[in-house]
Amino acid sequence: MLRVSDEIRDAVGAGRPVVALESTIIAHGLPRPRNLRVALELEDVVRDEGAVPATIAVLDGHPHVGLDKAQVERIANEDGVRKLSQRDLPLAMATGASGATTVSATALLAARAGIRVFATGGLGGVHRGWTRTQDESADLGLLARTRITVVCAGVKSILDVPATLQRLETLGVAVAGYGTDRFPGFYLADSGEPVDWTLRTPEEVARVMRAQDDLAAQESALIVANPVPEESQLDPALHARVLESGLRACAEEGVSGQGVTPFLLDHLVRHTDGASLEANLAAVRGNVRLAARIAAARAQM
Ligand code: PSU
Ligand code: MN
Repeated sequence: MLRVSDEIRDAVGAGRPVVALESTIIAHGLPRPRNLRVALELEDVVRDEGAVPATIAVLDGHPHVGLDKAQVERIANEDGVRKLSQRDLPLAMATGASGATTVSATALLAARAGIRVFATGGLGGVHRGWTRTQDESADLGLLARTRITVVCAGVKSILDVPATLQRLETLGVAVAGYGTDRFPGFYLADSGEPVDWTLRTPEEVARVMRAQDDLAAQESALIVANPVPEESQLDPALHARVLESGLRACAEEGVSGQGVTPFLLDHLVRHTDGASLEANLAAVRGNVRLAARIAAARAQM
């Protein structure tokens, strides 16, 4: 049922490094026309590091692992591309829909295709106001059940970060800072929260992955939280101000459900003159590069 590209199938079979990339960030997380350029650039970053990129999406009801250029273009530019989390996959498949996959759907399909390393910007998590809305990203539950390593810049700063970290602990998902003892804050290098574990090299991350396999315990993920370089982060005062106005606008306009995350990301881009976009991209690029190095270190082991 999975359409895995020949290149990826061969690489997985031979134990060569492969990095999964999600497509929601392309379709719903970044503005056009930049989104297409970024999608292709991220694939190049993976290749520059000697790994194979596996961008994942659903096209006309078929889950694809590895897209060609025309398929990436469809995800970036076609109107009506849906946002698919893990629970939406069978619905999209049975109805012939096309959609971009979130972290949860991408991780599920990547794991099915035998891919162990995945890069994104920021994970979904527990939203502010959770006690009222019960809005918690499906990313967390899926990562609790899936053996995959996700390289991210923490969770999106629009979320309730301490609550998200607490949920990850409860769910049994391993979290480590990469080269830092602070949990990164997506647009910011530091969310203000600490992490219990620090990993410093791709080889060290690969050893944790091997230990997860050796233990063969719960099939849960490893989150490698890699901060955006401080010189590329969004100004923290600007971030705080614009986030507050975004959360207010979200409440005033009654945005809910799947719309919340794209709405807030777009609000931040528009009200920071694009600075949040640059910080977001710097974070994603760094994550993709690190993910490729981790995949390479694992392949060497
Ligand atoms: N990271 C980004 N931009 C994004 C997302 C993550 O830098 O657009 C997407 C991911 O696909 C993530 C989703 O899974 O946002 C979370 O959405 P929600 O909060 O609706 O679960
Ligand atoms: Mn949600």
